[in-house]
Amino acid sequence: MLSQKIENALNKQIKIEAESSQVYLAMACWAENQGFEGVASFMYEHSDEERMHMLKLVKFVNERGGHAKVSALSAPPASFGSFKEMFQTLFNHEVMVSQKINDLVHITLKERDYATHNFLQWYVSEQIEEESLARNILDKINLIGDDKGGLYMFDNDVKILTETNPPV
Ligand code: OFO
Repeated sequence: MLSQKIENALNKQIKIEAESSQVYLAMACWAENQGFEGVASFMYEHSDEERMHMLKLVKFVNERGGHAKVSALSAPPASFGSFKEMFQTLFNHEVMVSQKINDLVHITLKERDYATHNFLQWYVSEQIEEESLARNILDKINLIGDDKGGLYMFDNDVKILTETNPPV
C-alpha cells in the first residue's frame, strides 16, 4: 500500500513523463516539417518511450492501491531554433528528469517504502542511458555546427541509431 505522500510524488512524476512525451512529439513535428526524417523518427520513438515510462508508473500506482492521476499538461514550444538548440533542450530536459527521479528515490527512503524504492531503480538506470545518449548526440551536433551537408549526414546517422535501438 502506498502512503499518500508517495502516491502524490509518483503522480507528479507521471505528469513529468507525460510532458516529456509531449515535448519530444513537438520536436518530432518540428524536425519532420523541415524534412529531417531521421531526427523526426528518433523524436517520435522517444516520445513513445516517455509514454511507456508514464504508463509503467500509472500501473504501479494503481497496482499498489493508489490512484494514478491523468493531469492537464503544459503545451511544449512549437519550434526549437536550430538542431543544436533542440538537442541542447533535450539534454537539459533529461538532466531535469534525472533530478526529479533522484528526489523521488530520496522520498521513498525517507518514507521507508522499499518496494517503491526498488521499482524506481529501473528509472535510475534508464536516466543514465538517456543522459548519455543525449550527450553523445549533442557532441556530434556541436562538431557539425550549422553546416547543411553535415546536418544531412547527421540526420542519416540518427536514423540508423533509431532503427538499431528500438524503444526500451
Ligand atoms: Fe527521458 O526519461 Fe522518462 O524517465
